[in-house]
Amino acid sequence: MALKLYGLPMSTCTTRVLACLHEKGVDFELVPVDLFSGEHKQPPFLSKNPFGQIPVLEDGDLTLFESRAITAYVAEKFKETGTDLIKHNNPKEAALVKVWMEVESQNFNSAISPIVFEYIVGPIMGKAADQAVIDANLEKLGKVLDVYESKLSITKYLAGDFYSLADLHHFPYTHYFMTTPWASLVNDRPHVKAWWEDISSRPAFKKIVGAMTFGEGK
Ligand code: GS8
Repeated sequence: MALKLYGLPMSTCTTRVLACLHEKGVDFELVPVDLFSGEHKQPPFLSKNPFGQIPVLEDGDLTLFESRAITAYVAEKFKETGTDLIKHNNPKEAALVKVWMEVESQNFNSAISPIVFEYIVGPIMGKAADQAVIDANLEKLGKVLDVYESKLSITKYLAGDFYSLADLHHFPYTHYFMTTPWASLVNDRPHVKAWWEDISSRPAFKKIVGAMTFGEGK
């Protein structure tokens, strides 16, 4: 039975999982969730994720939420198929993948997601962007990207000279961030820029990027 992914292609966290499924070449069914009508806060969806958020993955009788936990499951279950995203045969490399996955979730995501939310998502929901929040997080993001610049001048990808989940997890927010006026934070750092150009040109991303839109050019 094919995996079922509940989510939307515009959603950053859904896209993180979509990118992983495409890297692995795994069959799945994408089941749309109507966020605008509040379907995700109704009992049928809450029984899948009590926090009422997308994405959710169903694999037979297993139900998972949290996009990064889902990608880790997919990468492990299908370790012999497609790109090896977790370096399952090499404990040291596997540990480094975990380190940089944590960096993405704890340092990078916490800075970039408020910028994307304020500049792109909030205005769509009728909320004016708060420039003070954007400015504070641009400063935080710049410091994180300084660390990336230094790391990526030594290795081609974050965990080493191999592409992994640690890189993949950056895709959704960076994609939207690059449409903001502050894309220079990436473009002015040559190693970060080269890394972004490399990971964003992967076939798995090309399959989903066209559907990553909030409408009206954003
Ligand atoms: C966050 C999920 C999330 O924010 C994860 O899966 O990684 N840590 C979780 N989902 C958003 C869509 S953004 O892609 C969501 O469902 N928002 C609706 C809501 O919170 O009501």
